[in-house]
Amino acid sequence: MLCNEEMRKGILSRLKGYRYQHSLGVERAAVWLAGKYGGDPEKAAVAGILHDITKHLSPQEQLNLCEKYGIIPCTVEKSEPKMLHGKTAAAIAREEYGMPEDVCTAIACHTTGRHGMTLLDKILYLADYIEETRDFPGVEKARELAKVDIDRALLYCYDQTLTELVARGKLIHSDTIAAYNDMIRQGVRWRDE
Ligand code: DGI
Ligand code: FE
Ligand code: FE
Repeated sequence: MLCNEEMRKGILSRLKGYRYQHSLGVERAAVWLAGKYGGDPEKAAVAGILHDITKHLSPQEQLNLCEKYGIIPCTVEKSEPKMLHGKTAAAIAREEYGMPEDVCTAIACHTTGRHGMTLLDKILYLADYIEETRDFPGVEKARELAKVDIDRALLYCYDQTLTELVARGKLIHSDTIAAYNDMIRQGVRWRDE
């Protein structure tokens, strides 16, 4: 067993306020997606409760954890250190909770995605976007697509996220672009042609 009830309680006790509700929502959505698309529900669940375990930390605390765990921030992460919370959460998942590498990788890339995303990576990324407490524009469409095609749903999330980042004049992480390009090259489209 990856995570017994005591360990789950311990993890959840580190999450406060909205982040607690959100993480339970991601856990539930990830288990649902795993059931639907043939993923591992146990890995999906534990990735869900651990994915934002360091999100509350300040930019300086993110950088301190990077130093501690040998994570080297890229130029975009240096100017947006909060983006490092996936990588620092993955380090905690590995070092403090002994999680297997595929779970840690899914946690590490949950904010940007990456080239060659595994089913578990996709499940966590999408669950983070569509879980029940989310109510931003477009979430309903993402939920509808998630019921029929995980890749189309994922690409829709990227479409929304990239549009939003560009509108706000934000830097785009190279892994965000790599994930998007990978899907486009595979012929994924979310619109009905
Ligand atoms: O931690 P959560 O809020 O649950 O969700 P998340 O880990 O997906 O983080 C979402 C934030 O990450 C959101 O504010 C957009 C930002 N983000 C995602 N990809 C990129 C990005 N920000 C920049 N600057 N560049 C990216 O490529
Ligand atoms: Fe996150
Ligand atoms: Fe999250």
